[in-house]
Amino acid sequence: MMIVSCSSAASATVTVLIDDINDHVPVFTQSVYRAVMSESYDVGASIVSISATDADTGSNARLLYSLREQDREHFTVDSVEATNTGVLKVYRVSRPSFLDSASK
Ligand SMILES: [Ca+2]
Repeated sequence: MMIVSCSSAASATVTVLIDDINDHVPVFTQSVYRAVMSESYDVGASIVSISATDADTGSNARLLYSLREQDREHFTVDSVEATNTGVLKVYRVSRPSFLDSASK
């Protein structure tokens, strides 16, 4: 609360509402995540989970994972809001054509 006084002896009461600010950065459980994937992984297969915590509250603590555009050709990432986890998954599989003909 802030009280403002003027020279004419009038006064007013002003209520200032301060919203929570996003003043904490996410802290990841590991500095580097490594994953090994098999060529047998199919579309939708989970490759690795990434987790972080954030000391803020509410929407300022919510984490949304995304990939750079150049990484979206073969991978996608799902954000799991309840656990602030990102799950990297196979989005598209490109196999050499000789593998398809060998399996026939
Ligand atoms: Ca935050």
